[in-house]
Amino acid sequence: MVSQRDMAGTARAGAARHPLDPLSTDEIGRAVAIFRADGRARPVMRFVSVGLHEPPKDEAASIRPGQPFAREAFIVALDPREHMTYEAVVSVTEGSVLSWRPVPGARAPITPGEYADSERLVRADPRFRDGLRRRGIDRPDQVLVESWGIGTFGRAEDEGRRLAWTLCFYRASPDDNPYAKPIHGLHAVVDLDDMTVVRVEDLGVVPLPPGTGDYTAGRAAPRRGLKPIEIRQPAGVSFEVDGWEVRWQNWRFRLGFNAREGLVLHTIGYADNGRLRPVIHRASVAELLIPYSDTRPFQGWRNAFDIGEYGIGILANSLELGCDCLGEIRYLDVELADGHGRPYTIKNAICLHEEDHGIGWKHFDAGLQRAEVRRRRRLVVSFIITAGNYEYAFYWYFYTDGAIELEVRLTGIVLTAALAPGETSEYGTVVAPQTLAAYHQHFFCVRLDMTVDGAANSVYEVETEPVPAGPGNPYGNAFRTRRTLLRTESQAQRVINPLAARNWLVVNPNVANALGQPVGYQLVPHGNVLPFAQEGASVIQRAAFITRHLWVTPFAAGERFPAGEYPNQHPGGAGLPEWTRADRPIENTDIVLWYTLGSHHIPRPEDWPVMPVERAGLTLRPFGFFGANPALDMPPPHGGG
Ligand SMILES: [Cu+2]
Repeated sequence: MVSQRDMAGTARAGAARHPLDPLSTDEIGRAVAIFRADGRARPVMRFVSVGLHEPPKDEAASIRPGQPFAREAFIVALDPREHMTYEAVVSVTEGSVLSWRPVPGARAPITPGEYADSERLVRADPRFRDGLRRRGIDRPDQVLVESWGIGTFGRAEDEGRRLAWTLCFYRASPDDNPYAKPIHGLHAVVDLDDMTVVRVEDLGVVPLPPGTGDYTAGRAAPRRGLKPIEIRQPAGVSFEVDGWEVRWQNWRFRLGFNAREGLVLHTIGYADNGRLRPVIHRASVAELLIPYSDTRPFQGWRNAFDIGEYGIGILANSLELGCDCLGEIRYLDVELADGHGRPYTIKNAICLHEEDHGIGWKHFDAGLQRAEVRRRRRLVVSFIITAGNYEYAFYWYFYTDGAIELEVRLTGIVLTAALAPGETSEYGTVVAPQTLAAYHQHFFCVRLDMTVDGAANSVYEVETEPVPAGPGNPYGNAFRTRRTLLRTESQAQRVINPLAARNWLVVNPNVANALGQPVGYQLVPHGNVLPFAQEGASVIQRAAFITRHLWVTPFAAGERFPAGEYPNQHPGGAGLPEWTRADRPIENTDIVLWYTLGSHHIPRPEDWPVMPVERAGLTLRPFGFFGANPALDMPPPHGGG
């Protein structure tokens, strides 16, 4: 129930029109002010994130237009003097702090402010400058210092501290690509709380590679012969954006955005003959991990948890029309908070547009000499991040035939290390003289809170198997599918098997289609890999989720991130391995699918100096959700629509 106080507060809240709307600039500002006014807050505190405290599922679903609702912020802050992370829930509508919790042992993610501060600090450190001088570098201001999560490789004396370690690169002239000149063997360890350089380690000099890695315009005359392609939608776009709600064809969903996951899709549903049928309650990429293969000191530490150690929302680009997105585009700005709790805007962070996707279906009737063809179209919701050297572009596609896809495009610059002249490595590709691009992998954990025609869902593993030849299979040609119900969490820790055409079918066993079959959506893996790191390796301990492609858990509000809430410097075991130890039932209940998408990267010389886009993804498509092809009613290409 909503109290009178809430109603008054809602009037003040103004901007938010739905409980799932991200916090506005105004709401972030007020949440921080309420937090600061609390007696437990101290001026020295730094803000890690200020975002929407998402309302309980049923509340978000039951809200009616015009009805007042509460607005809450979830704040993660840290007190660097007492080395403590705090979580608070603040009611923006009531003007009060609802909960306040220290999280002992948690190491908050590295904030952008700390990232910048540690670069300044390391550049100014005399020990670091001595190291640069030993390498003939006398311009510390042209040294790029990147702070990486230190993992669990630190020394005993590092215990209890919130640390980062650094990799550094050199811009020989201010416009140069720094990744062309990795500075070998010079690493600083920074205490992020105290903002001190704990130590500088010099593991020996390797000369800077000679190349420049220039990829900018003007490097060479652009190729010729490309005539313009224009995407025109003379009658406008076919989608509507109302606040954070999107309506396109039969699809209805809401957009969200936060510092950690970036884009979030809420309440994805399909309007089917006037009935809105839910499919996914919430979808996001909940962790992104990049383990590298390099055995050398420090280089072997390179395991970036881009979501848990930094957050990909804060890394979002401001997109540009005609460059990042082509055609009739609608952009949305997003609001985040900096380390001082001050709101700021990333303009054009989310991009929406439609794309023609080739033919959707076709048949030529030879007898009638007539073809029926329909086009396929998709709505694209995307955002792009820059994480140091790399770019990740995330695309969610909604199709006219009921399918949903996630595609990640990986580009940017491969992470480099310097080699001595003539040196090679078993663990990477030489992409330029004296320049090694280490082998590595990218694992994206996609969290899908499924709600296929309602909350109660079950998951089947579906495989195809040959039938032994015999009286029942006299011609030896038979093959059949086998559906295995995954009843508990331990049964639902699975890897792909393309040779058995393995996929996973999420059904609602309580709802049947016109043919009497349970309605369902099928998760179809695309190419995928497993990690190659050893089971005892730190990265596997900390990111056990990457050892399985699929995990299924019963929904629990606090279970949001597959490597736990605070993966930074965490020794491991948190998240999926911890929760699933209870082996909870997952049949005919509210379930969450965790699908991990691996992109295996053995760099090519062609990945230098900037990498052509590589793709990874997954498909969710209706399997019995409809009684027939849902795109039958697409208008003929020449018939108007
Ligand atoms: Cu890569």
